[in-house]
Amino acid sequence: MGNRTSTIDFNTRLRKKAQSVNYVLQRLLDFQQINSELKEALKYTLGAPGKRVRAVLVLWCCELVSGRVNRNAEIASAAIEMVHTYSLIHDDLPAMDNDDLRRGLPTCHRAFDEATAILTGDALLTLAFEILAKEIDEPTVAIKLIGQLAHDAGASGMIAGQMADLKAEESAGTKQMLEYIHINKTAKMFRCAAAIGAICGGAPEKQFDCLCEYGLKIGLAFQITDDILDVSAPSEQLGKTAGKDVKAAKCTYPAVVGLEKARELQEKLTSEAVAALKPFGKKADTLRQFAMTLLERMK
Ligand code: GRG
Repeated sequence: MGNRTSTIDFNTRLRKKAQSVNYVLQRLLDFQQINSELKEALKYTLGAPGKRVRAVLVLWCCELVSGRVNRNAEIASAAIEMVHTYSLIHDDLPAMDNDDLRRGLPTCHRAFDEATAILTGDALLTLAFEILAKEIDEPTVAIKLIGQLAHDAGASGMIAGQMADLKAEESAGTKQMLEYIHINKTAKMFRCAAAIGAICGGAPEKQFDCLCEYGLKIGLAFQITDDILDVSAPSEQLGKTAGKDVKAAKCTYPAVVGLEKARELQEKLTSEAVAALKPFGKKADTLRQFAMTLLERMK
């Protein structure tokens, strides 16, 4: 009972934090002078009920190292959510995963059209860097944040993972290939969230490294959970089309190592992530609970 109560309490905290990200996103968007059709598509995709887990991770990492969430962290959390949302819009396009459902709503190219979806993704990606350049109060911090986000979302991170993922559909997957895809496609964006939160909080190098390790491990576990949910949960629960990985012969953990091993690995990575927080002591309990909550997520 105690555990269940604390899980419910933690989910409420998580939702509140996600809500604070929504306010920042909305405010930033309201201030932009944008062509009305594009703005409609931006509001539609950013306003859809995403979990905001990367953005919340930014805020909690900043809070852990500095004792509070500052304005730089709020801006950086909005920036990573914009980049993440762009990646989902483009991932759903017919040339990629060709999906109709995202965050419980028709995908951007279904609600609008393909060209609008491409441009909305492009606009989110560029807006993320624009707000970092303009809104962060200290140029050296802005440069670090821009560099980190560009690296982890770019050709040495998420894009590389997506490219390998698409290519892997043509061949039998290996464990090595799988790890490469998942680390790059998904885990680096979680590492990035932890890293930029740490940068905003002014973390010393050792704390920065611990948080990066934590972020990478929960990110990898997150993608394994995603793979497992794809074969075990219905579309209505996920808010996106279930069972797509098998259909597209995707390189996933359940497909390559089996469901049981995938579950073991998911738990092992979460324990390792929690262990990486040891130097912070009890102060890192929020991040410990966050890792456990992601492990148990149902969507
Ligand atoms: C540049 C044309 C072009 C395409 C880029 C990089 C890319 C396409 C796609 C990224 C790959 C991708 C979508 C990885 C999946 C990561 C993942 C598990 C997404 C789901 O994240 P959640 O569950 O989603 O946090 P919500 O909706 O809650 O935000």
